[in-house]
Amino acid sequence: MADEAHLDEDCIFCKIFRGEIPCFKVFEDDDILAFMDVNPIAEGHALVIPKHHSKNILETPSEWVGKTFAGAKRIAEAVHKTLKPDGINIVQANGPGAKQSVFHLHVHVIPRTMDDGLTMNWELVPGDIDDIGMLAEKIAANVA
Ligand code: DGP
Repeated sequence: MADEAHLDEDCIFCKIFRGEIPCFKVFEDDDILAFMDVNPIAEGHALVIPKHHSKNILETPSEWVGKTFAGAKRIAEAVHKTLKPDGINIVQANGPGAKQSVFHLHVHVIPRTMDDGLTMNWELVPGDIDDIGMLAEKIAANVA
C-alpha cells in the first residue's frame, strides 16, 4: 500500500501518483506506478516509481526497492513484447553526480537498438506527446 507517512508534498513524482500531475500511465498497483518519461531518450522509455517517498536507493527501505525493481521487470517484459527492441537497459540514478534530476527513487526502463549511440549521461529533451501517449497505451496493454 502507498506509504502515506512517507510522501512529500513538493515532490513531482509523489504528485504524479496522487493524480495531481498528469502522466501517461502504463501500470499501477497499491505499491508502484509505471508511466512514460516525458523526456524520452528512446521510443518507449518508461519510469517505475514506488508509492513511498525517498530520495534514492540509499535512503529507501529494501522492501520498497524490491517492489520497485520487481515492477521494473514487469514493465521491461511489457516493453519487450510491445517494441521488440534489441535490448533494454534498466537505469537508476542516485545523487547529482549520477545525473539524478528527480529526487524520488525511480527506475528507467529504456529500450535499446543496436548502434543507437546512447550514452550514460543524457540531456533532458521533451518528447512528442502524441507519440508518448500512443506508446503508453500499447505498453499498458501488454502488462501481464
Ligand atoms: P533522472 O534524471 O534519472 O532523475 O530521471 C528523471 C526523469 O524524470 C527524467 O528522464 C525526466 C523525467 N521527468 C521529469 N519530470 C517529469 C514529469 O513531470 N513527468 C514525467 N512523465 N517524467 C518526468
